[in-house]
Amino acid sequence: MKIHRFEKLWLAFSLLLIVGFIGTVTYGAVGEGIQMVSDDGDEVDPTKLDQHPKFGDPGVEKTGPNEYAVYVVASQFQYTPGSFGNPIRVPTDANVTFYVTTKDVIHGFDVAGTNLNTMAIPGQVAEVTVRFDEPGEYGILCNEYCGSGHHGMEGKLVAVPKSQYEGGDGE
Ligand SMILES: [Cu+2]
Repeated sequence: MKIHRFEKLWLAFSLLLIVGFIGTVTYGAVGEGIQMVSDDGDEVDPTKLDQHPKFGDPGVEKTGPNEYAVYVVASQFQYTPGSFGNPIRVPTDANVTFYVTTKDVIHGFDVAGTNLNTMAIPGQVAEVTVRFDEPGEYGILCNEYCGSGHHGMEGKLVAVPKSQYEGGDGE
């Protein structure tokens, strides 16, 4: 059977495209800095979060010279801290590790305009480390349908210039 030269060319090109697509999907799934919330992280009892040493009184704490930890509890339909005029305040140009969990159902923790986006799963602690290069206010929103108030579940994160943070009222 004779296959026309152009037919062969297009066949080769289509195969290359398919390999390329598989490549980009694979990179998007397991590439640099992209992780699933896994069960090898910390586990907590979602019904006893208020007795947990960190999640009992969640918030920002300094853990090193330029390192901060932020504990966040999501629940129907708020972030603590984050919602209701209680924004999460973090400094710019520091390593900020978020530990996010939930006391009821699955929620999302998506900081709009950044690549900070994780699921909050009951019983598990999602851990994400980020740096904020730009000071500013960022909205936090829930991107997992979590019940009747899901559409109103939001919060705020404020990245404060590093120089103002240390001397300011940052915790
Ligand atoms: Cu939600």
